[in-house]
Amino acid sequence: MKVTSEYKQKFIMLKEIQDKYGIDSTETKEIIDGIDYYRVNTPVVGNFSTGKSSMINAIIGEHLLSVDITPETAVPTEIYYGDNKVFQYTNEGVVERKVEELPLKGLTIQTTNLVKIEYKNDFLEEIKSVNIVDLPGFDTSFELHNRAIDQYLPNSLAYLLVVSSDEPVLKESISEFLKELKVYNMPVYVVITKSNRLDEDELKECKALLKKLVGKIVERDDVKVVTVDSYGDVDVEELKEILRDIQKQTGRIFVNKYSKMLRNSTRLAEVYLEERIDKATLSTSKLEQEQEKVEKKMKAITLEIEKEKNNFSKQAQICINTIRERITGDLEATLPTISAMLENGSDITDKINSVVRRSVRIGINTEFEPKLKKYVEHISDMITIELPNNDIIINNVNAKLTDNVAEEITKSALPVILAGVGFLLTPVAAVIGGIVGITADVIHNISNNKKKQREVDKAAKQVVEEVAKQTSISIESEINKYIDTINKNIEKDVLKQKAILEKSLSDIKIDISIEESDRSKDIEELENDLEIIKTFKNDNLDNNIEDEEVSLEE
Ligand SMILES: Nc1nc2c(ncn2[C@@H]2O[C@H](COP(=O)(O)OP(=O)(O)OP(=O)(O)O)[C@@H](O)[C@H]2O)c(=O)[nH]1
Ligand SMILES: [Mg+2]
Repeated sequence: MKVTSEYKQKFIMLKEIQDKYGIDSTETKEIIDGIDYYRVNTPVVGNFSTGKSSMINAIIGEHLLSVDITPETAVPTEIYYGDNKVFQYTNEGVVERKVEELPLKGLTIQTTNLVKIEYKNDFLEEIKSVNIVDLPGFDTSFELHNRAIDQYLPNSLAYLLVVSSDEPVLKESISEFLKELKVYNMPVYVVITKSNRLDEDELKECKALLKKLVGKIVERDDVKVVTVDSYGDVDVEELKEILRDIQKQTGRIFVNKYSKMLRNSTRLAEVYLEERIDKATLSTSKLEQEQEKVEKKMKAITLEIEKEKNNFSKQAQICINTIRERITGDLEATLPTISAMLENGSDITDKINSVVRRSVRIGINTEFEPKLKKYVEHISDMITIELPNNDIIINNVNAKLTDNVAEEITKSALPVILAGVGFLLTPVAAVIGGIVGITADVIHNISNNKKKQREVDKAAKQVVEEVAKQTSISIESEINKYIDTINKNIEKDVLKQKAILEKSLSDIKIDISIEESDRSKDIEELENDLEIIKTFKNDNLDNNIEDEEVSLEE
């Protein structure tokens, strides 16, 4: 079964029905236009120089990505099957580059945000629904750790964690990262590079060790670990198998996403048709009464929603305060570690980033999400709410298909808020850097140990206070921003539903002014169309499809 064409067809049918009755079909058209470009991400993460770019070059069989022993990949680079085009997303806009210019050298994240490479290649064609994302090494900047999750997780199917056989360890930034993936149940494959540097037994040992280390963090004993050699006797077969396996699952993720979108898109047309069929035989005066009823009902709903909204807003403020206290407490608890790290000159930004993210994550999970869920549930008892934005909904591979909008909205809160907090924390890194630099100078010039210790403790305290302050501000603004988006969506939905009810009644009024003989045919048509819409609505609700049963377009 080719799901892309199947779904495209369904959306086209829906658009025809919407157009026939004058229901807005702009969004449906956008979905139809985008369907052929659907891809799932496979982000490649790991510390710098572990061989991420080399292994991607090796599977393609060409030197497309820049490789070096020093930190080399500076900008996230997406690679997928296509028509030999390269796009460089700079601060000034998109610049098209030529494939002949690859590998691009000397890019910096300050001026280029992203590079996309569409490349014609047999293997990429085999995995054509997969978007491989080559990321800079994690240890080069903590923002990348955040971006790898915030930006790519929502549409990813699995992550590839790359570890070099020279150094089969998981640094704190990586283990924190894995813990976050675990929260979303996101699968991770481990790839050990530079396999030629170990003999067979050592390699076996290395594989077992990483399986154990990663398995412990993600709480699974079936973590898949493969080895690659990107140079010399190039051997990337096992990695290719993983990617083929991911390709097989893209159909399932596609269905998960598009069946939800289809249900979402059919809502208004369904309300419209049901209303028209239901009220078709009413007289003009009865219809006018119905119109008044709609007016009244929607007013009452608006009032009720306003009440819920105010109530929730108060609760959210309490949540924000609790989360702030949690962050401050967690940061203060790491003071001794920060002091120790400052004293021996290690980089503390990663540590601080991990603490803040973990704290925010747990805070949102335990404080904010339950309240948000209740709020949305109350509202959806009154009106049907549309999902805020299809892109931010987690395509969780292991999650069951759910038709519960409240749950979907709740699930999307964490990544959206975390992404915002992470973004706003970027300037804090500079502040930390400043304090650390000054401290290093100061302690360098002090010989008295006690005095040195005092200086270090003072700096640690300063860092923690500054981060706590900034995080407090950003968490409040991000949560409020999220609530604002949800509320705007709710308002929009109330208006949309009011408009569609009004439209159906006024359309009936127009209809009954037409000759009866023309009308009866219309009812049948309405019923037929409703029937079609209903099959879309129930589309795949209880789906349990196997990988083999769905594939994207050949
Ligand atoms: N022997 C051997 N060397 C490798 C292999 N893969 C990578 N290297 C070497 O390791 C160094 C780093 O490789 P890259 O591919 O740039 O590593 P990366 O993970 O993309 O690094 P960043 O982009 O800096 O994060 C280079 O000098 C490569 O030549 C491998 O399979 N075998
Ligand atoms: Mg690289």
